[in-house]
Amino acid sequence: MSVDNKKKESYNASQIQVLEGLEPVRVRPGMYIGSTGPKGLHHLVYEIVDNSIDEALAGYCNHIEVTIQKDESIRVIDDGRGMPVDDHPKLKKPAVEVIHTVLHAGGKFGGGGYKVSGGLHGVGASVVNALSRHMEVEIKRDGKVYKQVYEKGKTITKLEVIGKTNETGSMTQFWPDPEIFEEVVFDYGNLEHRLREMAFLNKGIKITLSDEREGNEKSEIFHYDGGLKEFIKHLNKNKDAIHNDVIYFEYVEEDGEEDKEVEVAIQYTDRYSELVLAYANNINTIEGGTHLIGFKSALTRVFNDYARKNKYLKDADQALTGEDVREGITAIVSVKLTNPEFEGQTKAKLGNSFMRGFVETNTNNNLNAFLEENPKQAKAIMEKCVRAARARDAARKAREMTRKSSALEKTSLPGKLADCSEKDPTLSEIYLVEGDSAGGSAKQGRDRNRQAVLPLRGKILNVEKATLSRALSSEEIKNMITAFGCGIGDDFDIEKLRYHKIIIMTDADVDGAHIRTLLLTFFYRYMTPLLEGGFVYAAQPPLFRVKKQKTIQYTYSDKEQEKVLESFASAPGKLEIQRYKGLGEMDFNQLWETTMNYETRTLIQITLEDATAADEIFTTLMGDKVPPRKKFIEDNARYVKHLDV
Ligand code: 0RA
Repeated sequence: MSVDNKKKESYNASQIQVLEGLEPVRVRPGMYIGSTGPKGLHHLVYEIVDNSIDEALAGYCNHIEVTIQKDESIRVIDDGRGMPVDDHPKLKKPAVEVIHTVLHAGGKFGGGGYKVSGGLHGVGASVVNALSRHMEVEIKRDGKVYKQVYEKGKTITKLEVIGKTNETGSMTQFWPDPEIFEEVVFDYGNLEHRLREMAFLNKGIKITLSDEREGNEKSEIFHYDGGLKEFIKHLNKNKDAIHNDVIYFEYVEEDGEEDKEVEVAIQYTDRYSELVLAYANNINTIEGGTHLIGFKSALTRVFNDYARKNKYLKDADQALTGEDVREGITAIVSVKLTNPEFEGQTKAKLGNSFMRGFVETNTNNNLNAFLEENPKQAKAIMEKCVRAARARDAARKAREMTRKSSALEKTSLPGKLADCSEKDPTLSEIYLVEGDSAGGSAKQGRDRNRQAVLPLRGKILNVEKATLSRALSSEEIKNMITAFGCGIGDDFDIEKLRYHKIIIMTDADVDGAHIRTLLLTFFYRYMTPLLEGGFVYAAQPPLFRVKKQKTIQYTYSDKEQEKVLESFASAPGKLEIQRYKGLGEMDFNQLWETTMNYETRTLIQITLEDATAADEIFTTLMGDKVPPRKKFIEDNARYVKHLDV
């Protein structure tokens, strides 16, 4: 059949399929799990674990075991009541089969449901079934062991009794379908991170994670009776706290129809940055919402009242801003509610308006009580807030200076910047280049139309250890702020960004990696939307140049180099190998050809998967505690995804 015929046929009405059952999930997996990349793959595990967490929240389950099997399947076992096996009255099929084969039947399990339920997409076990090449479920209840098998959303065996038992619980094992996923390889670190977080958020629940893959064998238990209090200690483990006790409280209001719960933990460190995490029904609400607003306004209010009453603020008109009272804070606000409303672009913003008052009142009362009962710790926090207020004043003055100069636009752009002629930010990019000599080559080699170049001299300031006003006095940082055009900190306006690709180009060595981390730390602390929006990239310069007769090839990793050498081995002629130690060793033509040419370059997009991990990484990499740094460099790789441009 010719291509043309094929095309025509697809317009024929008889070809239009009526989608049934779980077919839509297989046709558009992204709609249900976000992506078919690693994120979507791991999401399958969380859908299954969420069901067991619900059982635990309902009070029937203590232990959840998650195992990565040798064959990259996942097994989740819980000691709950066991999934229901009785026939669904309308569908005349066991409830467990309905849960696994009917879309949207998951989550609530009809009837005996729970008052509080998690799950990001709430699509549950049926979606996991649809996207698995094989799935087995075993249920222990009523003295029996039941088993059912599914594949790609379809029932394979009837629910059957395979044994006797006096235990109860559920076991789910699934093999993700390689036809759906780009790659079926589970990342232990990813599962570890989320399952630990789940254990912190649901105190008392014991979650075991085991890896049984050859060469990777390991097992960990996450079990925290202290809940968020222990979460804070974990987040602050590489920071220095300025007071001993984690401020902690929880409150549950049972109201028949609408139960609601708030749990808060706070501890201040000697840092300048803030880390406030907000969760609703175990979901990290990265876009915030009513619970976070309630928390923040209570914090500002209580601290101002206390500061005034205890003479930490002298003038009547002096006040601490929200930023002042959050400098150095690590805080977690976790709420649980019966009917959460999720809003925002990524459905990660809590909308229920009653939550604002609920969290605010509870935070007011408990925070006040803490300050009154712990005057010494209150003093340490107050002094930190007042220092922050003073620094903010100084910073505002410095900021106004940069704002004034950036308002002049073109004429005030940094002298070192070679700008591009394109004015449309979506078509423009800026290369931040390590060193003046590589900067010079980049300026010569670039596409002047769309590529701007800003050379950076040496190591830029480590903002992790500096105040905003100190950061603003750094020449390199000022240059970046004016070149990007969107201001800094609270004034940052992503709409004004002058380049939609900010490309960090450093040497492929340790110093280069350090400079890249310093830049990312600066972006993360002061220009977070740059990372959230995926505007930041790392260029990948080659490691080697291999030449044989007229053939020249550049290679970008040791592995690729090995391969190229192999392929060149049998050919006649002399082999020339050049190892690049830095960008400076390439002339402008080579730099263009290997690293800047749109057609051939590889850019690595730097993304922020989640704030906890990022905060942990930057604290460890750039803070002053040395030992944990090494371990971190491995984990860091997870927050970088490859992208061919
Ligand atoms: C609703 C009712 C019942 C059990 C469950 C849900 C349940 C579901 C899952 C999913 C994973 N593990 C689970 N454990 C329990 C049974 C209620 C009854 O015993 O009457």
